[in-house]
Amino acid sequence: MSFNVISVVGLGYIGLPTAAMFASKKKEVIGVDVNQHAVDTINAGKIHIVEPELDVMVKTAVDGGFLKASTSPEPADAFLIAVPTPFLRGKSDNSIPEPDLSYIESAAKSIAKVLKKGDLVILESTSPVGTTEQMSAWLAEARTDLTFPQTHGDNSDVMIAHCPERVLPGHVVRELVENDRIIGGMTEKCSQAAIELYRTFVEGKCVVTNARTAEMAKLTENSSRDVSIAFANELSMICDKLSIDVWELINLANLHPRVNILQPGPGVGGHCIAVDPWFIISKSPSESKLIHTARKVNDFKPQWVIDKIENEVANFLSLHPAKTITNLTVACFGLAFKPNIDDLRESPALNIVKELAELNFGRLLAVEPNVEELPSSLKNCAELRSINEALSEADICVLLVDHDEFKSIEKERLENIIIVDTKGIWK
Ligand code: SAJ
Repeated sequence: MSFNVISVVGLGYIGLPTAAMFASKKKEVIGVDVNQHAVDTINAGKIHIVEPELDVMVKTAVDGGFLKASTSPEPADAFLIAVPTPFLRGKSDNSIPEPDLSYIESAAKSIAKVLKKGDLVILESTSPVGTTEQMSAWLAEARTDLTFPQTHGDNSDVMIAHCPERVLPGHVVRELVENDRIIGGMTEKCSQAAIELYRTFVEGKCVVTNARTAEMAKLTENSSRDVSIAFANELSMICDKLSIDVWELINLANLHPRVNILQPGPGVGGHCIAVDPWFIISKSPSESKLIHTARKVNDFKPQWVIDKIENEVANFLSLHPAKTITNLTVACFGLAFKPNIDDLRESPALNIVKELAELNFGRLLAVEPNVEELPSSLKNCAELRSINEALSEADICVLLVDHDEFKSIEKERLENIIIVDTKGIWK
């Protein structure tokens, strides 16, 4: 097998670095995305997302003629699908969100037109168990002239595998090369073809399993982290009630050689850990009690933080009779979903600030060193401030993200300000 032309469908946080990685190994890469702006930006040698080192890689790949982007698929030897798999929220607060496979379906249907005998199709998007088989069924429906693994096993014309991405935003370029890769072929031949393709740049192990186990492995990794963070978040609420410093407590417990508790925070955000456990829960609701409870604990944490801020506000006003809610200034430090990035997607910090805006404080300040302007949802209700401005103007400071810039604020600057610290860095 030789894969000379590789097509990556979906040029986002995973697809674009993957495409650039193949191109850096002098493969001919065709990137496909429905977003015309993304396609034009990439073809101009630039990037539309923030990820360290990616800008140089893409520029080199495009300038060297190894990477081009397009809005419609072209023939290739291997196709990698890296499109979003969001969830659809239910009608009531208690209903379980359902996975939305529509992006995978339309990606599959669009590449079906250009598929040929001998091609390999890899689903990289994080997916509920059974999605790879479903994708193969969509392809078979569209191309009755070709055979697929579900009916022809190792003799099929087209090979299909699920190889989930597992890279950490902010470290994608290094982790794409170094991380071990799960290879879930629909047959053994499919797995071997996928290994050959990834060996182009992967230096980690390529570990073979079947497609369903590969799907579940990815969901398990993120659910495991979600459950661990929920334990830390639950401890933080218990400790608050018992007047115990949760960060000191966790440091002490982690001295035990077989205990490793994660860190509490304002909630769990991003487009992976807060989403993927639902793909397990929606398939097996009766069996996923622990995973479901963890999701609820983490989803509840932002509301707990808001209640805590409201209590601090009430205390502050009772001690300062000259102050009223309408001349109070509250500053929130951090909007991103985790430290040292600019990504605001599914961010608990952002959602907390939006909720605080409803409380009609005199002024609501937001400090976010990683953005140049506030997102549109905050533009009319909050003011973007520097660290120094916020510290000198605010009556109450709320720490929501442990960005490095906030960790280096001198302790004296925080004296005489009421503080709600959700990350334990201003103790
Ligand atoms: N968080 C805590 N406490 C902690 C660790 C994290 O509250 O101790 C919060 C973060 O602040 C953030 C959320 O959890 O809001 C998720 O952050 P993260 O750094 O744990 O993970 P992601 O979403 O950036 O990336 C995860 C990674 N998965 C695992 O570590 C198991 C990454 O390897 C995956 O590739 C990625 O999901 C994905 O794409 O699925």
